[in-house]
Amino acid sequence: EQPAALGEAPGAGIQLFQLPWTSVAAECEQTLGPAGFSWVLTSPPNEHIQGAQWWTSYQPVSHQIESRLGTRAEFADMVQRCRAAGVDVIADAVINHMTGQDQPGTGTAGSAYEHYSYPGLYGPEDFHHCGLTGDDDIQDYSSREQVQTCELVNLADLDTASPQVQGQIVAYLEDLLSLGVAGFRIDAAKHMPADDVAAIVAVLPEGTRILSEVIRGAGEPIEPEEYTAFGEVFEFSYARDLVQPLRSGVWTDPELADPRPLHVASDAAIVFVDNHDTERGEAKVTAKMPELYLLANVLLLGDDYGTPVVYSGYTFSDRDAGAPADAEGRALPASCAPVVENATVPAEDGERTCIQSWPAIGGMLAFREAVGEAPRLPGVEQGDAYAFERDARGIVAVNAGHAAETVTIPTGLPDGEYCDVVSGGRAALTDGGCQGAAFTVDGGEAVFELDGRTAAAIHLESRR
Ligand code: ARE
Ligand code: CA
Repeated sequence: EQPAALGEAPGAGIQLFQLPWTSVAAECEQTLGPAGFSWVLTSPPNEHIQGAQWWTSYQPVSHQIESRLGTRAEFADMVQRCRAAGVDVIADAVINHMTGQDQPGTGTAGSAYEHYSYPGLYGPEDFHHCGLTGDDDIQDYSSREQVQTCELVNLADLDTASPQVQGQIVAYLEDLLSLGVAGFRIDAAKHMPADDVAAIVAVLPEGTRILSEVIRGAGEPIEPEEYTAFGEVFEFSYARDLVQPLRSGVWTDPELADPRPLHVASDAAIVFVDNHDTERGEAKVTAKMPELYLLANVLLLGDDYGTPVVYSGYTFSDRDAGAPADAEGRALPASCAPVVENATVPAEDGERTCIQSWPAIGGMLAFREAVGEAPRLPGVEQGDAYAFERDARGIVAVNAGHAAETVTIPTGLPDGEYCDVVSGGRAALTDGGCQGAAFTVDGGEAVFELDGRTAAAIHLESRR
């Protein structure tokens, strides 16, 4: 007998960091659509300062959609091709500031700019000059006024309360919507009063997704909760908690705390293992350690909290290094397909990490479809291994230790042999056989014998 039908799990997304539009389009068709991703977050599409560093993308000089990642026509084509592949596009919207360059220059579309002057768009009167710190830079994150009216690393801070500024920002976002994007990551949302963001968002069509970047910081007055009235927020607490047991082998069951402390409500939370900032900063588990990274992503996608976004960038040794580019500074196309195995060694310097092609990721997206909204039940810990069930629909098991471990978990899944989607992928069960490992449920118990630093997941529809 089948358990009662449940609602769908929130559709998972993927951040394709600094990947040019033509490559994102191909990735939607070849990998993201087939794997089961619902949306892709791109790097900022705005015209920006020239330079080889990735972060030039975060220094707009106009709202033209012409960047090192591609032209307006290429962006529009990408959005259409991704949508046709079942993948919505979320654009990274840099609207808190313009470039921080003190010297005049020319942007990636040829626009001339000076600090605080962007012809036809913004002039000096459109910017904050906070006067609270020596150089007008934010120095103290415990001061709301500094954080929202001073400059984030010298970036010219727009007066987002001004109707003229709001009008230009809305025009930019509407332009992107006219090309078919489903919504926006709001970069540096913490640095704009929530009321200002709310006023901008209020003008946009209903259903536009708004994902605010508000990094939760201990003791800071500006909290992600302020930004949930008009959209979702990236919940940085989640990643911090997620990877702790992978490094310590000590498991704390998040289901024992409801609501989770220092987490926004599940339906407002965008959750992740890492992003382009944290992989260069606070993240303790990244693609540089692929085995633990796989475990972290299996836990992320297997959870019932929040809307997950997987991260896909490139390996780097220099924090500032941009993705490989041609002589004119345009990012080079890159492709991930075909990959047949989950990675166990990191990509070479400058190479894409391509996690979206790992069988485990498609397998976990299939897991999410099979378990829907089934709640996560309290887990079972065995040494460095840990397993939890999504109520009678699926089980996730991980072993963070180096030695093999067996974890046994009571389950409501029917007896039988199940194909593991972490090693077997989305099509783990094919023609009645398992592409990867198999695990048995017998007498209301599932037994997972796991090698060191491996994970497994089974679900109702992966039963042989
Ligand atoms: C670069 C240079 C700077 C230079 C500047 C202007 O590195 O030296 O002054 O250019 O010329 C990215 C890069 C920056 C880069 C910037 C502009 O990371 O290095 O500066 O682009 O090119 C805070 C914000 C948060 C922000 C992080 C980085 O709150 O919004 O800092 N994250 C977003 C993006 C970044 C991007 C920007 C914003 C700017 O994701 O990639 O910067 O558009 C505590 C606080 C956090 C704080 C964090 C770090 O955790 O709680 O709020 O995050 O510290 O300070
Ligand atoms: Ca600001």
